[in-house]
Amino acid sequence: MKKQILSGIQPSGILTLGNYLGALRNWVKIQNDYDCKFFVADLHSITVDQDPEQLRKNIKSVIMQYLACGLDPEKNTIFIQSHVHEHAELGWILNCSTYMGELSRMTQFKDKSKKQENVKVGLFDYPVLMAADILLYDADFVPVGQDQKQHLEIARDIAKRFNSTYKKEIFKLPEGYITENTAKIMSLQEPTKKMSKSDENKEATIFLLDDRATVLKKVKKAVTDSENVIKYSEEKPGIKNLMNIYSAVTDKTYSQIEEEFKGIGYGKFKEDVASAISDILDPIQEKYNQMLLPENDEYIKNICKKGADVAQKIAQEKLKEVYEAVGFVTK
Ligand code: AQP
Repeated sequence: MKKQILSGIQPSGILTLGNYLGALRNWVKIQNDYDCKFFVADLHSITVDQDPEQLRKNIKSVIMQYLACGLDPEKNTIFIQSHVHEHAELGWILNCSTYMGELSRMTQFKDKSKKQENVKVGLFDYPVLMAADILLYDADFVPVGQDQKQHLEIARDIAKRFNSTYKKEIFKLPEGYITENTAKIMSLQEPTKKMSKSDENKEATIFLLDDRATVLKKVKKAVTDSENVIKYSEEKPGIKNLMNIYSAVTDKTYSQIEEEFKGIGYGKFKEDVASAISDILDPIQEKYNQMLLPENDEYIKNICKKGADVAQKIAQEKLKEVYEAVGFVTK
């Protein structure tokens, strides 16, 4: 039996180069070796304000971006989180096994709540829903970036506590799946901050659907320093980020990159980085544009429906076990 993998991305905008290099590209690599479930985390996305019409478009668009990046619907279960209502139901049960104190320590909550005027309970509760996502399917591994490690830890803590409270091994303890060379891509405008799809400054983010001219413009405007030397150093976060990106898209090492651009200024370096990014994005965009054709509407709907049916069957079983364990009665 193949090991179970589960992961998702929020439909809070067009996916970014960070989502691709940090998550999607690895999913494509592992899809043959594991039993994978990949979902669009729409329930998570409303933890901050979303425009309903835009959200509807984004959800469908993220599914198409998954496919355009190479996720094979025949090999993976691809679904939309809200189509499997057991995620929200288990989230509630797990809320009753989670302490306020442990949620208060989550750095993502601290960071994201700073940007909100009125912080939603859902944002605080985000890690519990994420725990429900993972624990519903007995996931063995969850591919996580550095930024999500803390959330995986809390999912494990919640699972352990639940199993021990109800004296039954109901939940499997998930492990992080850390792939080597998983790049953390930083904002082009503030290179000490993660590149994010919801960044208000659109110049800071490369989106998977940006055309060549837009990518070039954004990379050219990327914040660097005045040294004009291509060197991998913590003191040069802008250049370090561009080197990370260039390395991730070309598979060149940092020393190879330093050698390649020895004596060459930032202008030419940025042009080459932009061009290498677009070489990766071009085929993705070509597939995405094909998927936009109206005749593919049914195909995409069917993938989501089939995926949700498969996922729900498993989720229902797990939730039944949970309801029994906590003492609920059957209808
Ligand atoms: N900049 C990044 N570098 C590397 N990996 C990244 N990921 C996100 N940004 C980067 C990885 O993408 C997966 C899913 O991300 P998500 O969209 O569900 O949530 P997020 O991490 O909050 O991503 P964003 O783009 O920053 O979304 P918003 O702007 O809506 O908050 C994760 O595996 C993550 O590691």
